[in-house]
Amino acid sequence: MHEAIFLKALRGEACHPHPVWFMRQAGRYLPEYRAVREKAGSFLDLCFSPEMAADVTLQPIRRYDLDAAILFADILLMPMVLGQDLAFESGEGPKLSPALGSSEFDPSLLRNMDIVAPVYETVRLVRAGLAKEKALIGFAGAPWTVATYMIAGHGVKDTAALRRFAYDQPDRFAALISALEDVTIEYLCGQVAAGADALQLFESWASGLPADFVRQWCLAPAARIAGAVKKRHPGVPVLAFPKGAGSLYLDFAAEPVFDGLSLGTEVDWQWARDNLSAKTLQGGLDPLLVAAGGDGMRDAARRLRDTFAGSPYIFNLGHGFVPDTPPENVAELVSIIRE
Ligand code: 1CP
Repeated sequence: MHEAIFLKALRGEACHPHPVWFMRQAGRYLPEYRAVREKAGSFLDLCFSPEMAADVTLQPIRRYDLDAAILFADILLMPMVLGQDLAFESGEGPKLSPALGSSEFDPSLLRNMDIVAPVYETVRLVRAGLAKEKALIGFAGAPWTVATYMIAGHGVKDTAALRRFAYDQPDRFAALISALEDVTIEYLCGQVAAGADALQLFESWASGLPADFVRQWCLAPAARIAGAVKKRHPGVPVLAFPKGAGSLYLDFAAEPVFDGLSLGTEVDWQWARDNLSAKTLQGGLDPLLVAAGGDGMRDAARRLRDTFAGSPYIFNLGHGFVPDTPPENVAELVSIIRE
């Protein structure tokens, strides 16, 4: 049997060339994505239409022959399971209501997992349409990052008001994180049961927080989720992405339940190789270099590739592609990784 090189790398094998996939590899920079998105209606309609969602999941694999597909869905589906309304207004980002910070809304009362049933169907369709040597990555947001949207009711530029909520209303905050843990475990187990080969937990808001806050509200919940999923699905690899965690990446590297760590744009690659080698590492390239292209992108891509030569590493970005990324730059980047 031909095991996907993405999964080999996650098991700790150094691969040559490195396996490669990209955060936001399916999205607005691709004309074929924009065409399906237009047909679907809203972004959420697309997330809940298994055939179209499976199609856009596979688009970047067809175009670039990447080593892994990532399920097309969003981290903000969990707030819907907990009873919040979600809408994406064009150009304005997500709106969630009622916002927890300005209402008495209790998110621990409702657990409507039926909402995400279409996502499991997407996973089945993608796995059926994907070659054996390609992996399918399922994902969810880590509780703190999802909570930031639930408390504010929208995306934020910093977390000051959200930490204040956590300090002012500790019981309500703890109940929220705990409810998110429960539904996220269910959701990820559902993805694995439907055919996901590996999982990634996105903690996009690990930056700018007190160290103890990161340990208590980012690392511990993510580790409990990964542990609970592995108890039901032994052997499923889990990647954590504590974006902006700085030196606290060391704490994530010391947590046995994670198989891999994804590096944000700001992490020093050589430092990561020297200090985080307990894990398979992934990512690190500034997505804006790919939008800009040219020698800047080529030089950085070669340096990143070579920094991790001979170690278990998965080539990726330090955050998602931006919408004005020229698709031909992505093609050139993939050829550099494989040269
Ligand atoms: O069609 C469109 O214009 C919608 C844009 C879009 C897309 C393509 C959104 C809205 N979400 C997604 C898909 C998505 N989101 C994926 C799957 C596909 C892939 O990666 O190719 C994944 C893994 C996510 C994860 C996600 N959603 C994160 C974590 C990663 C990160 O970017 O930090 C976050 C924070 C979100 C929230 C979100 N989804 C979409 C928006 C506009 C936002 C808000 C971002 C913000 O606060 O600025």
